[in-house]
Amino acid sequence: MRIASAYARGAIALTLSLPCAFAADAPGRKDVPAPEPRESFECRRASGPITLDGKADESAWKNAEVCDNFVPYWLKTKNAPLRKPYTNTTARLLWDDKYLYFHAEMEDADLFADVTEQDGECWNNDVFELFFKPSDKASPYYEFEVTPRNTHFDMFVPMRNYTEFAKWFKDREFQWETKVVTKGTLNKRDDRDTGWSVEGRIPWTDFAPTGGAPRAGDEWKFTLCRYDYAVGFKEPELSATAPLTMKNYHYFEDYSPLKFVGAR
Ligand SMILES: [Ca+2]
Ligand SMILES: [Ca+2]
Ligand SMILES: [Ca+2]
Repeated sequence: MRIASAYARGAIALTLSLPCAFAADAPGRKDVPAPEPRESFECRRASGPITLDGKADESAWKNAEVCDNFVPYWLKTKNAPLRKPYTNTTARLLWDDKYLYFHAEMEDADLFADVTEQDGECWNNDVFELFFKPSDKASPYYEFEVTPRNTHFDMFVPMRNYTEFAKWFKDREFQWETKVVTKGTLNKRDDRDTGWSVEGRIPWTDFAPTGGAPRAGDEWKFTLCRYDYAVGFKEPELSATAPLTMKNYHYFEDYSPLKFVGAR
């Protein structure tokens, strides 16, 4: 979301000129080639109850498709093959009649989150972000962010307009819930952490402006994204599941299809 806020402040040139996160920020780490973008993902039905405890150990999660291609695809050029981010991410989605569920497991050597205000600038912290665009034919889309401190940012965007974003930051009350588990010491920057995970559920009522729940067989567009800040990084590492051609998580033209699969 940082890009959006920069746009909102009219700082387009500044944002677009940010150095890429591929500098030699993590000496000693081996570069691993990035996977190719996936054509689509399935959001499958939850086969049983999900307890929000940050852990995906319910049997329902075993049936979820694994999204593990978090990659800064916008950096791809003919001469510069992509590497995976230094910290891996694995995410899953499920759905039932009431909720869209998500779980993300994130490696992170330096857990950082100092924003405590609801709808504050969570993108300046370690953050997991979800973007959903229910229809290709209509403008609206949604953004959800959660930090290792379990601070939320959520936004309904009726029509993408970078100069208007700020007015939508606090515009709507969302009822989504999350539970975070941290593995390490949050905001203690001089030690080495392992990572964090988040398990959440978004009620379909949060999507009321665009008609609420999907039906089995419906297809939305989406991307899951991260900012990973670390003392040793010159810039936060950004990564997304959609093959974004711009360093902009709001570039929904490149979002991936998300197919809502019915009970099997
Ligand atoms: Ca759980
Ligand atoms: Ca720490
Ligand atoms: Ca971090």
